[in-house]
Amino acid sequence: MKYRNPVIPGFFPDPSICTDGKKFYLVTSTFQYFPGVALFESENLIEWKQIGNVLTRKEQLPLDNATHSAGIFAPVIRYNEGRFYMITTNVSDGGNFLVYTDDIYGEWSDPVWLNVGGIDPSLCFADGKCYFTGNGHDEEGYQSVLQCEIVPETGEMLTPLKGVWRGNGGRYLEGPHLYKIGDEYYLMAAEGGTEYGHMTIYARSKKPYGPFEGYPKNPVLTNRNLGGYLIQGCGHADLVQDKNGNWWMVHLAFRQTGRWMMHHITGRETYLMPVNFDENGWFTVGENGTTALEVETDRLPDIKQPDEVVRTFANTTPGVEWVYQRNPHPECYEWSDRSVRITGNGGSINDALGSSSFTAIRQEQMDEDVTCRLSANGPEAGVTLYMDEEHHYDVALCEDENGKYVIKRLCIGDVKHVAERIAVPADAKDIMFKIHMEPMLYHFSVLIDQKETDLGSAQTRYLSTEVASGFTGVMIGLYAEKDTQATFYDFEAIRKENL
Ligand code: 6LW
Repeated sequence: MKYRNPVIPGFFPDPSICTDGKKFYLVTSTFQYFPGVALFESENLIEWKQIGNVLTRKEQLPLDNATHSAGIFAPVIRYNEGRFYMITTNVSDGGNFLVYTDDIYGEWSDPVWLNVGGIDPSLCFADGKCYFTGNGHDEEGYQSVLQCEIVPETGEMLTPLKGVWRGNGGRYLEGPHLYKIGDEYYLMAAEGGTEYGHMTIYARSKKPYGPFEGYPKNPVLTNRNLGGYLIQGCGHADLVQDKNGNWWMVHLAFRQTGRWMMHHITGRETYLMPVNFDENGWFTVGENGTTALEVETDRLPDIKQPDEVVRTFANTTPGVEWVYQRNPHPECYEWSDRSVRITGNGGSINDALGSSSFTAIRQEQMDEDVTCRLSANGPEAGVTLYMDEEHHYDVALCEDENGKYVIKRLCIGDVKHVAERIAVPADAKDIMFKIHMEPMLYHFSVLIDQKETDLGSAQTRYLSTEVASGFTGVMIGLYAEKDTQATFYDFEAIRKENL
């Protein structure tokens, strides 16, 4: 059969995967958004369903200091003897911590804080021990994978932190994971930075603390040498074994908006590639260590991936697909199956901190059609394509002493430009915004009592990570500014699976 990558499109980076022997579970990083750490399940590695977010309480996820792309970095999920563990870093508050649960559909524990610096912590349960693996600097000041044994339920460190591998020489050695496979220990990590030079490397040893021998053909996976190729930035990866004994890798990568267009807007996404071990115990990934949009495999039954996915208020859930900026003010949102009523709280989508009245779902494909009706009273409420507080395109229903009007506003760094302004008749009953998304253009229009007015287009690239920087992707946000009350209904985002 053939399957299509990414298996989880849109801003779902730094994937980590585990299995309880029945299903696969996967987590991704979420930065300043709340709730945090997206959690997915799958029975076949191809079809993934988001079943929630791991960090649902402010005590687990204080985000008051989390500016855009800060907050939660790469998480790791592991399963051991009936219990799931998720370990991550809150780079804005408290550093490394873990939570655990015996019920994947239930609540997770309070955070167990770890007295270890650095980012990208990982766990490996083997030999009756729990190995902590992270990255930082070793005793001689070199970037290194660091390791020790811990008691995960208390965070107690049982052995001193030890530098075990300095990687392959690339910059930003990160995302390390230790595995015991057979009677050998494998250490896998990413290097090159989470950009166009990203790559996955590994080493192995007979002993958990090394000495580790690097795979002679490192990097085992990278698309950095593929020019004019849509998928770039392959790196940060994790391994899992299926019921049939086959190994798989999930890893992050991103898709350029065009073959020759070095911009990406949908963030770093989750890809799946088959892993093959040779008779000497080294493994390879994919074809020649690269990742493709379409992968042929005989390891999976025929699974039909849909050509189109429709997301509405009825089939999505607040706090699952719909997230908030930092720790939200719950009294500002009233959800029903058909609508969300949002009350402005004094904050603004232009703010770098705080939690303005805003809820968002990811732009997951480069081709999508988004529609949403709204009614509002007050200065401004609308739909925003939001990369960060300085890079967003808004269509909004506004009101001043002369009445109501619709605007399209483009915010690109220091340039903030109201590109369209259309008066809304006082007796208008029905306002609907429409956004047609293509890889390189967003096209906006408004329907006032079914009559459509073109609001023009805007280039996607100015919302891209290459322009805005950071680690997230474009979100489709619904917002209400100060002194505004708005009801959004009939939201629909039709995601067309690119290929
Ligand atoms: C993450 C690091 C990385 O912690 O980017 O791609 C950082 N890899 O491992 C943020 O996602």
